[in-house]
Amino acid sequence: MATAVEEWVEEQAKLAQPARIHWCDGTEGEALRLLEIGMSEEKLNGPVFWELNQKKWPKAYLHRSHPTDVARTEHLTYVCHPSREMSGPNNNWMEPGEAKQLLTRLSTGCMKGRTMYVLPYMMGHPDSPYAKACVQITDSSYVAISMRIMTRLGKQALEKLKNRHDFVRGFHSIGDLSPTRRFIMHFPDDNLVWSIGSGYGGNALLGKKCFSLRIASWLGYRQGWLAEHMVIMGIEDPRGEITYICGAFPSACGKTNLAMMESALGGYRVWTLGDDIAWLNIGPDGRLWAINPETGYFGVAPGTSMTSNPNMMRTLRRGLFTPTLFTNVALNLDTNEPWWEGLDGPVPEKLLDWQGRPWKPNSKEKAAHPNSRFTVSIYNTPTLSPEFDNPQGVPISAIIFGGRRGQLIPLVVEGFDWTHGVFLGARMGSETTAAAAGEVGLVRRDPMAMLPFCGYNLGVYFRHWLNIGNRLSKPPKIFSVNWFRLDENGRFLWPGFGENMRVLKWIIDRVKNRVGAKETPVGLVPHLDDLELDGLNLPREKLAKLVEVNMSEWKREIEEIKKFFQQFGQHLPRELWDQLGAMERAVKS
Ligand code: GTP
Ligand code: SPV
Ligand code: MN
Repeated sequence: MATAVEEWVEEQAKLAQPARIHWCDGTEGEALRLLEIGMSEEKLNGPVFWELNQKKWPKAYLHRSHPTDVARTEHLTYVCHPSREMSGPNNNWMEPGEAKQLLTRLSTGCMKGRTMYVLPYMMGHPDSPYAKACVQITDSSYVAISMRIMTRLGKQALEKLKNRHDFVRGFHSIGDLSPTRRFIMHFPDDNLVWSIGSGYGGNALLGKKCFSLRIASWLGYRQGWLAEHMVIMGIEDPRGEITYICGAFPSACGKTNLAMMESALGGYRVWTLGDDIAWLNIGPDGRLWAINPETGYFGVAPGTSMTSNPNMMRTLRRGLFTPTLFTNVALNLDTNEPWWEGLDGPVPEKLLDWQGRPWKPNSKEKAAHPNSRFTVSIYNTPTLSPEFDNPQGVPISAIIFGGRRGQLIPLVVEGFDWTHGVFLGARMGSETTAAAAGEVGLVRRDPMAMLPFCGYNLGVYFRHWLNIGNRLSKPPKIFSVNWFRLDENGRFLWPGFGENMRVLKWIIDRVKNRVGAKETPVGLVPHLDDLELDGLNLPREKLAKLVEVNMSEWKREIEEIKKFFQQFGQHLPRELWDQLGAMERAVKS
C-alpha cells in the first residue's frame, strides 16, 4: 500500500506532468551525478554547473541563476491563512482557495520534459524532539543539491515520513522563470508551501525561510515555541566556560560573520551552531533551548575574506562534506577560481562577471552580484560546536537584536527585563539590503528581523513572545546591538567582525553579573570603563558617539515606531504601548 508521502507525490506528478520522477537518497554520489549532468546542460548564461579549480576549492561548482532571479521576492510572497487578519499587515494575503486555483493553473504541466526530484528531509536532528519531517518536490537539480547541503536529506528522513500524515509539503517548480508568473505561497493550516517561477535561495529551498520560519513560526505559535531568524553560538571565555547566545539580524546584516567569528579578544573563542535559523523551545528546566534546524550555510559571498571571516574561508576550502556551490559570483579565468568583491588579493585581470560576461577592473558594475552566495555544509566548519548534533540543543543565556543603522542606535543596549527586551526587538529598524529584491539602504521596521518571515500577524507574534517569557523561569537577558553606526564622513565608527567580541564580552559579563550598567531612557548601556578596548585604536570621542543616546533623534524614531505599531490595532500588546509611552516620557524629560 502506498504511504501518505507516496500518495502526495503521485498527486503532484499528475499535476506537474514530469517526464520522470527521481527519489533522492541524499548521498554524495547522487549529488555528483546530478552535477555531472548539469555540467553538460546549457542555459542562456552557461552550463547549469561549472566545475571550479578542484585543487583550491575541493568539489566546488559555480551556478548562475536567471538574471531576473537573484534574491527573495517579498512582493510575490504570500501567507494564506483563511482570514486576512491572521496573516496581518506584515504579509501579502490571498484567500487560500483562490490562491490554490491560481497555483494549480500555473503548475499544470509545469514539469513537462523535466525530472521531478523528490526530496525527503528533516529539519533538525532526526533524534531531536523538536525536529520535523518534510518532503519537497522540485524540477531543479540545483535546488536538489542545495537541499542536500542545507538539510538532513535522504533515507533516514524517508523512514520518519512513513506512516505519517502531518509532514510538511513543499511544491517547487522553476516554471518559466517569468517574474509575472512567480509566486511563493504558504498555507499554514495545510503545512504546505507552493513556490513557482523562481530557482533562487529563500524562494526555492523550501526548508529554509518558507518552512523553518514562516510555517514553523505558526506551528510555534500554536505549540508554544519560537522559530526565529537567528544565529546560535557558544562563547568560550578565558576560564573555559561556554555561554550560548542567539542573535537576530535582518538579511545581510552580519549573522554568518558573527556565528563563526574569530575573536579579536585574546582568551575568547566562538563555537558555531547556526547562522540563520533557530528554533527555541522551553526546556523542562525553565530555560530556553535552541536548535539549528539546518545543516548548511547559504551565505553572502561579497565581503567574505581571510580578514573579515577567516573561518568561512576555511570552511569553503575544507572539502569534508561536499559539494559546495557558488551562485552568481564572478569567475577568474586565469585560475578557474570563484571571485567576489572583498576577496583577498588583487583584482584578477581576466574575469567573467556573475552573468558570464567579460569584466574589466575599471567596470562600473560589480563582477559578483551583491547577493551572490555560497552553499556549504556546516560540517566543514572548523569552529563547529561539539553540541551541534545534540538533539536537545543548547541553553540560551542572552538574545541579541541587531539592525543596520547608520544613525541613532547605540553599539549595545540591554533591556530592563524580558518585556522591555521584547520591545527592543519589536521596535527594530534596519536599512534594506540586496538579500531581497527592491531598493537598498532604506530604513524599514523589521521587528526581530522577522518582517519578511513571520507566518502570521506580527501583533499576535509579539503577544506570543511575551507569553513565552512568562513561562521561562530563567529567561535569557535581551540586548540590542548596532555594528553599523557611521561617523560624519559616512565611515563605520565600529570596526566590527572579530572586534564584536568586545561587545559580546560585555554581554556575558552582564549575564554573569560581573559588571554594572548605566540607565538611559532607551535601556542600559555600558560604563565605558567596563568595555574591554585594549589593543583597539578607537579615540574616546568615537566611542562616546557609539553609545550616545541623542534625544532629538529618538523623538523622530518614536514617531516611526508609533506609526508601525498602529497598523496592528487591537493585536498589538498593551505592554508594548506602555513600553513606548515610558520611553517617550523618559526621552522628553
Ligand atoms: P543572510 O544570509 O542574508 O541572512 O545574511 P547575514 O545576516 O548572515 O549577513 P552576513 O554575515 O552574510 O553579512 C552581510 C554583510 O554584512 C557582509 O557584506 C559583511 O561583510 C557585512 N558585515 C558583517 N558583519 C559586519 C560587521 O561587524 N561590521 C560591518 N561593518 N559589516 C559587517
Ligand atoms: C536571507 O535573505 O535572510 C537569507 C538568504 O538568508 S535566503 O535563503 O534567500 O532567504
Ligand atoms: Mn537569512
